[in-house]
Amino acid sequence: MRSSIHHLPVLFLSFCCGIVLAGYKDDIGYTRLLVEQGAKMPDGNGLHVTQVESEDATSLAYMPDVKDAQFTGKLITDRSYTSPGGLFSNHATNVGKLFYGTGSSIAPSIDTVSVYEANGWLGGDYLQATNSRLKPDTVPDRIANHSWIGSASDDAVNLDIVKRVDWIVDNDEFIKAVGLSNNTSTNSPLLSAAFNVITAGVTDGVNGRSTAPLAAPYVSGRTRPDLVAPFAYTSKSTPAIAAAAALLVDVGHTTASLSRDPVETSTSNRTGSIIYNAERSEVVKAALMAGADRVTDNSTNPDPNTPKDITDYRVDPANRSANGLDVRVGAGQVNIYNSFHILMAGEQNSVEDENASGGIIGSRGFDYDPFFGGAGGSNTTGSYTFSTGTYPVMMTAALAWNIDVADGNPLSFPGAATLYDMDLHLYDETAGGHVLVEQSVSAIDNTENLWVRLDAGKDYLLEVRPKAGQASFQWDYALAWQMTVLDPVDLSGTIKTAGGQDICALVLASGHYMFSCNPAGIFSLSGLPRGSNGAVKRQIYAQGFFPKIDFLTNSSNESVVMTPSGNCPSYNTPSSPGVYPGSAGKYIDISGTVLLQDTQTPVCALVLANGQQMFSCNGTGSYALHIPLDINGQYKLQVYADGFAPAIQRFDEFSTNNPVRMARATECQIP
Ligand SMILES: [Ca+2]
Ligand SMILES: [Ca+2]
Ligand SMILES: [Ca+2]
Ligand SMILES: [Ca+2]
Repeated sequence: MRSSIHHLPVLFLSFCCGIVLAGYKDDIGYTRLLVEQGAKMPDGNGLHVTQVESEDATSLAYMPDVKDAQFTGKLITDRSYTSPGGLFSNHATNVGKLFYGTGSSIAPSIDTVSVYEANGWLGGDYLQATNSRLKPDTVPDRIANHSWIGSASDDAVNLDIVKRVDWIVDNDEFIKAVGLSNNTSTNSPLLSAAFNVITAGVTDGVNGRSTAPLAAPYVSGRTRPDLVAPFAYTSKSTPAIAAAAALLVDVGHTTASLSRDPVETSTSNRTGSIIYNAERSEVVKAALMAGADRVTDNSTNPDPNTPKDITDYRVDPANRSANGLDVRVGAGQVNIYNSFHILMAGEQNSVEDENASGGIIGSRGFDYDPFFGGAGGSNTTGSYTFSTGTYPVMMTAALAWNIDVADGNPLSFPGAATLYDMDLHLYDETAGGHVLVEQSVSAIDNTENLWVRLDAGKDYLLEVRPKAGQASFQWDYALAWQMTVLDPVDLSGTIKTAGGQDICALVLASGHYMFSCNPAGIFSLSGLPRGSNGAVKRQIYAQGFFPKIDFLTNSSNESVVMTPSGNCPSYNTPSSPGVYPGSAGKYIDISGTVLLQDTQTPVCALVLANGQQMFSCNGTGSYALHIPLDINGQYKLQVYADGFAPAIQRFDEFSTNNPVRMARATECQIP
């Protein structure tokens, strides 16, 4: 039976290229996890999944090419029964490769796939939207991918659809990855206005933001995306995130011992499948969000056709969402290495739920509380305590819960939707104190998130509470966290051209610097303190090359390839220093101002001259140094700044006051 919404306009999300970026598995932590886990690596084996596709406008096909080598041995079934025989959709094939393809996916052993045409899925093939007598079908699938967007002309239909989707996620623990549009306007209602889904954007933040307004509690202004992945289009990021969810479901299902709640360690869905706490929809979403990278250094950067990095997470107050995320990229870039280890650290119960030994949490882990909110004798606070050690830590925490959609009476499915309002607070409890450090207190979202740098040697309390003023409720939540020790970072490596030639460059990080000139191309800086985002900003400058600037969260030994910049404009008067060997070794005072191009705008820069250095970062761009002259009675004034071409000039003792005018790196020609 087909419902009346059969012709709802749905669009598949665009793809740029059929080629899968080789580096994405490295950038989302998959390669690192594979190397670490070897034969124990989860792969999605045995999982049943759903792929919903919009039909191709010309061929009307929505099936992936089942003969593609990446799908060999997989059972891929057309559940809408109308895809033209012998034809296939390129879009569906490319989504399938990233979701379950043997070569391209991070969940390569998913072997049972149900494919639906989007309108059919919304209607009689699965969701039964607008048919108040029917619930969505009962299927064994655990993860669905939706690389399409849409909207019914009637918001009542949109509301019915998103409530059904939310009911399915919560009732059947059927996880849904939902793509957003490929521009930054407000999202279409379908399916991103649903609460319990995982909405997927892209790392450069060029994706739909926020929610379309439907009837409360499905209000506008809720944070979307939840997560991003390093692709240029959401059609690719969505199946990559769906595959990451599949890996976590695999882990949570296979390792029952991870689920350790004293009251309830599993549930079952309508097909009778056992769902352990570690593979529940809320736990998987929280683990993905807590594990996501708020700072990235992607291998796929800086090719202009591939994604950019996250380097300014929540820096601008305008980008800070009420639920602790960045409105552009949500929780940041999916990192399956982190999320896997959050899950593998196991369930760690609140002190209220397990007061004999509960409440003290490790550096990673999760909790699922099946009964919370004050009603039915449940606890109204979930308390978790921990202490920091020798070094500061970067703490990431995600609280996720589902909106409650009632079944309704037998002839009016779905019933009312209720969003319980939970909040997440972090207190410094050192020496008996109780000082709020950070909190996430959105009134309209169903996740709360923290990303905060914590001091060394302190005691902390992480607390889940319902927001005051609500009637007590009985509901469930998942909390996931990770604490990364901010020990000093050691950076080393080589700096070369694409052709393998060593480059003499300035390497600057955390106020320390060196030249990779002796021997050429080699650099090493150790004991570097981290910035407020937990990362070290490593800047490399060489004349004739574009500056290379990255945020690094771990010690590393890198091979850095510099891109030639060609000619950069010069805003400085050419200098013509005289040769005065008699002045060699004499000390002089030099000074000046570092300025943007030919303006009076100051630039924060590293200023070096004959072994002395300082930063011109006091707001005026000014510098002043006491320096020795070299054997020719000259000095070499070198100025380096983030985003600018290096400015390197020679002067003699008769030119001691020099403005330095900086050309932007973007002004330099690509040769
Ligand atoms: Ca639940
Ligand atoms: Ca628990
Ligand atoms: Ca409880
Ligand atoms: Ca809240």
